[in-house]
Amino acid sequence: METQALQGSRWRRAGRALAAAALVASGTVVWTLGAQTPDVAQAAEPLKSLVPAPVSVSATAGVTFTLTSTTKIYTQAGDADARSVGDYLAGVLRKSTGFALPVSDASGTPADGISLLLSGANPSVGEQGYQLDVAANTVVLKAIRGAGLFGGVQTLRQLLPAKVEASTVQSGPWTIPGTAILDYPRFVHRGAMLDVARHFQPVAAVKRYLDQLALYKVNYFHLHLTDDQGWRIAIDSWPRLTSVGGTTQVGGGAGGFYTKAQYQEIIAYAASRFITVIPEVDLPGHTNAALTSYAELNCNGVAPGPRTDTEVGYSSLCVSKAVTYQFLDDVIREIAAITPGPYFHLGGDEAQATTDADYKTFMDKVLPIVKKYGKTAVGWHEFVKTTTDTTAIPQFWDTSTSNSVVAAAAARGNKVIMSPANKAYLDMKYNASTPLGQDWAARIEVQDAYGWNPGAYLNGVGESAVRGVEAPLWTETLVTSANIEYMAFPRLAAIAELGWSPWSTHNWDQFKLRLAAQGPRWTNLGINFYKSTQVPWETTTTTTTTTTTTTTTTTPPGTCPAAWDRTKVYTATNVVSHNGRKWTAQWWTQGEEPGTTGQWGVWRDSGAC
Ligand code: NGO
Repeated sequence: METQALQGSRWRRAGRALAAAALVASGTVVWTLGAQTPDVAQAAEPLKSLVPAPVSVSATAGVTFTLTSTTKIYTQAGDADARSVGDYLAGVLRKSTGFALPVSDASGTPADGISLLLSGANPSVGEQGYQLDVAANTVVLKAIRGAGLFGGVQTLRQLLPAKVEASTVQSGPWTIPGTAILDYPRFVHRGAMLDVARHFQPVAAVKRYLDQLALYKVNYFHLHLTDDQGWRIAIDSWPRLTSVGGTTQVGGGAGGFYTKAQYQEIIAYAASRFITVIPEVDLPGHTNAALTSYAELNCNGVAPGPRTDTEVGYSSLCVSKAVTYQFLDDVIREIAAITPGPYFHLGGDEAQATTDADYKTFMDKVLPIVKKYGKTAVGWHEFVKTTTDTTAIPQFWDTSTSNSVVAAAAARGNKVIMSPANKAYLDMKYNASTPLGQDWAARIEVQDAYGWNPGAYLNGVGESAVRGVEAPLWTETLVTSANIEYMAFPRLAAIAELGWSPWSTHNWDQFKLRLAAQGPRWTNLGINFYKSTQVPWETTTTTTTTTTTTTTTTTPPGTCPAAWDRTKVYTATNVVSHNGRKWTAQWWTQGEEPGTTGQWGVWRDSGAC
């Protein structure tokens, strides 16, 4: 079943390898998430269907707010962030309700409609939290910053019926249950990574993913911009990085890259969703695309050929050459200049082609460049062995629960981002029959992705040493948005909840019900999610149907295309013949026999020939 290339990589990596207590008091029901007996009927109640689980939720018995054609949205007068969140909310709600929902400045606390205010919030909500009070005539969302309002708006969406996410007008009623919610995150950093190097993702696909991340209060987007198979960001002073290094990808497709304007467009889109972009240039390994673009970056002065396979650990920039550091100064300077966020991710993983001494020499020269251009270094955890700078942020990605390098950094005071590959990697298969993804770290079902505690996972890295979590999505086997979504959902929601919700709410039996309630929302949003049998999915009630159009290369009926070749790489739209039938590749594949992988296989049966 598995491709030879992926088996090779795995071989090389084998060595690392709402409410129990319903307290009823004067018309208010307070749910303490955490010890509830699972019950599907209960999950349908919006207050018990929220992901991530809020810090505290109180239901106001018998009270309901109803959104109507005359509802208005008010935002904190004079505040651009509040207004932009108000416009965003109106944009979400208008599509499905068909209501006008005008947005205007609030004066004081309005007596009707939905208000987004930056005054009067409980101070405990901090920079990212919010307070949401739903009464019969008003919905009042209060926060200290725009980010808090934005998070509260995501909660508000989930309190409305799932059809609110439809892209066409639906019939109401548009009710929101009476409630008082107080909510703020457990960790400051809730990230997601997209590898646009292995398979390039156009700007529209990145924006689509950003919209999906926003639903679950993810606030950092790590863009893996460079790797052996492709360089995806324009660097003016080294143009061949994209004119040569940007033209390849895994499986031999055309690749692609972002112009600086496109990269800035992604950053602005993320910022409008209160998401900070962290660019990654993976160094000193994973650099074949750069090495193939410029011969002088190689120690022997000879450019290697491009690589479109999924091998790892063979490339390295030349540590001893001065030009390497001129190159990196230029690259980091140019990227830092168009990246408003404070972080720069310098990779550092799997530098098997660099000696330990060279790795240290390299990092000793590169870390000051990152600092010189005003950025804080983030890197895959290996890099932190080279520095005692406690502002450096290691991203733990191993499969073990002990790591002396990371524990030593935590003891010094570094904050760690947790992405254990056997829990948080969204590119891992769910089970043996998952058609996409890899399984070198683990097969990760939804319950596995949810079943770990970031603040007590890694020996010597306790809650206070954890900056947060990130769910990386590597794209060796992922080509389209549908592929990305199939691997990310539902697990992304699980990792996002681990980053946001208090550990006291952690309970799989409850979580799976809250997750189940997300299903109809994802369906309405057109998200191609994995319907894990671990989750009792609720079904959608909207009249919307989403159709996906796939363009395929066809051959006339009765004519057989070239026979399937086990050694060849096929990508989406390639058609072959095998056993008297035509087969259309659905995504990147090599070595997987047509007709052997069932309904979700990598080949679609296109009829007899
Ligand atoms: C590893 C490797 C990546 C792969 C990924 C696939 C890290 C940090 N380096 O994770 O190059 O794409 O696994 O799961």
